[in-house]
Amino acid sequence: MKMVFRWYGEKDTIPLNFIKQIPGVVGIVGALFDVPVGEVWPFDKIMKLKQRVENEGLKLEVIESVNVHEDIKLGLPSREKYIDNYIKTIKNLSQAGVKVVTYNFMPIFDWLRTNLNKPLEDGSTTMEYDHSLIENINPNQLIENVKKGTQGFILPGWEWDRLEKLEKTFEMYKNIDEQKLFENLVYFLERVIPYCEKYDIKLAIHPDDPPWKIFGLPRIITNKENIEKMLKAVDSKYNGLALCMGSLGANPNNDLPGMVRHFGEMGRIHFAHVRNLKITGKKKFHETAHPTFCGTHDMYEIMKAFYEIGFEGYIRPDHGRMIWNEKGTPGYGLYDRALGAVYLQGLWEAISKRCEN
Ligand code: DNO
Repeated sequence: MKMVFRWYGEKDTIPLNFIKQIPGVVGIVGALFDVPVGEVWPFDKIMKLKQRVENEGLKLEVIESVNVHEDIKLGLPSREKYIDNYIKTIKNLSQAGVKVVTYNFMPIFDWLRTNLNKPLEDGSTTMEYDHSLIENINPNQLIENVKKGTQGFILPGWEWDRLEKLEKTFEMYKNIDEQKLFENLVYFLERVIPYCEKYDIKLAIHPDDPPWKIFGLPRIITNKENIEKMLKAVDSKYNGLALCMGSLGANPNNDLPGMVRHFGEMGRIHFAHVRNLKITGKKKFHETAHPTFCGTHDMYEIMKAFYEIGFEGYIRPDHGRMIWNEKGTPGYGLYDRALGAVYLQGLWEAISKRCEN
């Protein structure tokens, strides 16, 4: 496996050379944050980012994310233009040496939390999701709360301008159920995957976070069965996964090591987000530090599954708590994620030595 670390470009509070100092981290997971969703990522801008990253001795082989335009998810006629643009972006990224492109197919919202700054007993803060709060709030109110919670920092996947047109977008989703959304995903993949094959870019879908319906919107990448259905619908190894343990792990019925083994043996995991969380009630959880004893999931078993499938893809630590008075993008501070990166590599070393002897 190759350990990588998400970086938000020049607006990130974390300098690249700090990332370089985290033991074992070989590259960053990046994106162009100033290109509106649906437009082509210009080759020169990609190259500028790549050079910047490589000057610090790091690699840029994983992109998270090239977001999918809402018209593609809705299946509107205008999707053709956005799919063409997506293909052009794939080509440009490939020419810049990128290997994996992450995306998601969640309607309207990307990931969702109800509290971005929940205090924990040790004085750190973390992110929390409580579905009972979602049931009694309208989406606009929730967006306002989330915006306040970011304290002005970037929130990945949240495009505030787009969210301003919320009511209209909700209206458009009225007739889109799970089946229709799935068909729209397959339509997108059938067109894009042949180019991924041509340009040698692995496309990696990120599961829905949280893995259930919110505000009545359909969610289709939430468990082993629907992931398998999606992989089989366009049966190419270029149609793969950014397997996020945190997203899938919010549902206690998801067997995480089992999923790693299953999809790993199919050769379809290209990228993984490995983190822990604590389930505290029905559809209620908060994020924790990475180690097993801090949360619900057995990180040893998860990493062992990755080791046993001979995983050679990319892994990154994911949402961390805010510790040691750090201020920054919720979930994406330096300290707790750096601890996570080293912890995961510690598990990997121990597992590999045990297995070799
Ligand atoms: C949140 C992230 C997501 C993820 C996208 C992938 O922290 O895991 O925003 O990047 O869903 O497209």
